[in-house]
Amino acid sequence: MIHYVKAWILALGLILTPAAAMAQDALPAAPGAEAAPAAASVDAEAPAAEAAPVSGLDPALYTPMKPTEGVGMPVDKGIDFQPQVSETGKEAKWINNAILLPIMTAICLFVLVLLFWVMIRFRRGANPEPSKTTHNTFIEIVWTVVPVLILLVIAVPSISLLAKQFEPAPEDALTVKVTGYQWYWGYSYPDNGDFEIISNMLPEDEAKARGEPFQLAVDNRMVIPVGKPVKMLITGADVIHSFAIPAAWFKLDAVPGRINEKVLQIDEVGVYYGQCSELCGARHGFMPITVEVLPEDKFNDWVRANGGTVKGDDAAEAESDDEVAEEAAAETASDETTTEGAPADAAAAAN
Ligand SMILES: [Cu+2]
Repeated sequence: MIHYVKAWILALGLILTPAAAMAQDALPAAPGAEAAPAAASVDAEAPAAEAAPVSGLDPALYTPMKPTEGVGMPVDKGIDFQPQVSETGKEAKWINNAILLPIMTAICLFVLVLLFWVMIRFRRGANPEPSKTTHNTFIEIVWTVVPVLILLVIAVPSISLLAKQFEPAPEDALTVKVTGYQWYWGYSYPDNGDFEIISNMLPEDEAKARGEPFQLAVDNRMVIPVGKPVKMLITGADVIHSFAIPAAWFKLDAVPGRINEKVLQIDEVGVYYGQCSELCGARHGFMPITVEVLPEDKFNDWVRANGGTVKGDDAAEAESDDEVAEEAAAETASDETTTEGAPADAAAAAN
């Protein structure tokens, strides 16, 4: 009897050891609670009590766009890829639907027909004296060459697509640095004053209130301009995450201690959802991704709403700086005229 009890205790111990070893910290009380201070730092001026504005940003500059039903999100009973909004995505979906699926279907049907033919035509009843043939050079050449040709037909478009997906970003690409945290995302914009957006999943009631899908909607979205290449620098802060947007055919691992780079270009304005795609701990399923793609001027307004800088604004600032400098120069000149005739060492001291 004791022997059995001992065996059970040992077995239970063995089962539970990995769970204990891999256990994560206790879950945060509410999604978003953990990152709230960081999010608050983004718009520190906004009074904390003012919970009403949808984004917490100046509504004159930015209001979150409503997603289009069925675009950029999964649909019930869907079996196809999401509608693609990037060039590589469209090409990849075409390769799947126009090349891979027909080839797979044809091969499966061909093998099925061969099997049935063998089972019926060469069954013992119909074929009591089996043939003793062991080799047929012609058939052997055919079943070697035909698969090679099929693989070549698949390889040409798929390898060129692979290369296209990892082409380096052009010089003028906007840079966005994506950091995966346990369990939320951070997006920083080094070209726009290096502000960081902290993005947490919305609770169910808030997602519904905003007309967004629960478990895909976030409080602060990643926003990018439409039709422009974005150089995505992706890293992880703690464990490996994976940044994925199915509608843009985009997925790249976020690995601590290294930066993965890939170009993201979305050619249609809209809201596109994704999820962390690498098991990263207890709340892995609750760190969704929302990308909002806006025309460039609206994107710039969003940057301004977040306290970031826009390239055009820099030029305007520089111009006003020039004016200030000119005024200052004029003042100095008038000062010089008034100090004319003063001793040279006094002028030098003034300088
Ligand atoms: Cu993750």
